[in-house]
Amino acid sequence: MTRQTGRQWLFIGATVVSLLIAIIILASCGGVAQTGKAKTQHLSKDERMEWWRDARFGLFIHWGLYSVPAGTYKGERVDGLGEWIMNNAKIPVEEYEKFAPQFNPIGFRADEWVRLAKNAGMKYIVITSKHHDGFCLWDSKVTDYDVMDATPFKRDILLELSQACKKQGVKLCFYHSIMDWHHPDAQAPFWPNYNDTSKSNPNFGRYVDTYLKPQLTELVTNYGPLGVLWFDGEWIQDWTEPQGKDLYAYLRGLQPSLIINNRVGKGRQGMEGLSKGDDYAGDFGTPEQQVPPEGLPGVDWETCMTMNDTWGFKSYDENWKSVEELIHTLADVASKGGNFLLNVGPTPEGLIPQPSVERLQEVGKWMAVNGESIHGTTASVIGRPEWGRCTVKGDKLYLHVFHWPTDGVLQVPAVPGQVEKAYLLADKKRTSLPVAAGDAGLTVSLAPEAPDAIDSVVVLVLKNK
Ligand code: FHN
Repeated sequence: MTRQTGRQWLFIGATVVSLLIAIIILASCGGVAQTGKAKTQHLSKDERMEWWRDARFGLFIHWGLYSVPAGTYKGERVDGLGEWIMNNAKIPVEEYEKFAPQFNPIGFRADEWVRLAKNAGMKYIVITSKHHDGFCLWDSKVTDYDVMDATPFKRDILLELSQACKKQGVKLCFYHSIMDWHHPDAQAPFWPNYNDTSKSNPNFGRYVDTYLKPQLTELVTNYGPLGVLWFDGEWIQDWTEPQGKDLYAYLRGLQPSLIINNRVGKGRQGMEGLSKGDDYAGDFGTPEQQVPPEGLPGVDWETCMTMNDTWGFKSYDENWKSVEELIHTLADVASKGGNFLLNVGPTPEGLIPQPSVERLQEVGKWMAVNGESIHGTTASVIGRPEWGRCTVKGDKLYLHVFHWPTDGVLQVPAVPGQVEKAYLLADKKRTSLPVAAGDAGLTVSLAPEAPDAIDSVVVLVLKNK
């Protein structure tokens, strides 16, 4: 065995130390990757829901072949929701399919739609991938009844929207109808009442296995990462809670961070939308066209609402909600700890109706000043004062004053802590407003004029909240 010189021992020592450093670095990198992978695989519900709870405000888009007839069929106006015209006008499948060659929305600009939503203060977009009529807004390999194969448009609408959302930092989400009026193994044979919940299709299991699940796999795999899968049409006889639970588990296995609403199963209580209990599938309740009367501590829920009276475009529905009603509803929903999903129904030309655009722009002006009082907030700690609503974030209470006090004195119920400072959110200088003890809480002295005619926000900063 040969004796090593001093220089040789030095070289050996340096080599050993370098190897040890390399091993430590590789292990830590592997650990981070593993940790990163492990973290994604085992997100808690709170971790999954964090961005959604912070968002508070999203855009719903109902778009498809029903925008072509736009509420009129064979020269007659058809009552009911625009997207229900196939059922309400008792249109046979082969007749309804004739709208596909007419669907050529050359005015569609995904970037513009996403920018309009973002500028309105919306953090996510839920678009109908497939509504009850069965028509698909993406290039599905499972059917030719889609925008790529059945229309002259031949563009993958969901792909373009996913690219625009990614570019602008808006979460992309898909609405998907379990009920399908076009598929022969689903509800197509029930014509003329595709929505006949007394009927069952003996081949529905084949629809689920060879069509519904493969299409959902396409949507979760090829356009993501998705924010939410927003199910609907679950009320049919052939769909069960066990199937809902199975589908929930299957989709979360494909994308562990996915959020799924409570219409994946049979848990929702009608249009009130909240779940019948904790043991039903789904991550949040879905009140429709209504806001729960009270806040629901510990419950995740989202009110979806139209701007007029229809989800899908109807050319003659001009019953638009005012900007005031929309902002008050947004504040009301947030003050009860919920999310607000506000709908637009684009035209067959691919345009969002101008009255919808104008309302979103006006809501956006209000959100540009007051968005802090909506995003990331939680429910009121002072109930629902007569003058408006309250939202909470950290050490701040945001008092949404819809009705400005004529005497300039805002009566505020008792708050959970001592007020360190009060100011108008619209006041960039945050000039302190005088606060004094009141009859049953405190008073804030205000200027005679409200800074915002619809909703002026007064901020109370609490000490040590
Ligand atoms: O039947 C649908 C309707 O067309 C619309 O999509 C709404 C929006 O959530 N959901 C169902 C009615 O509850």
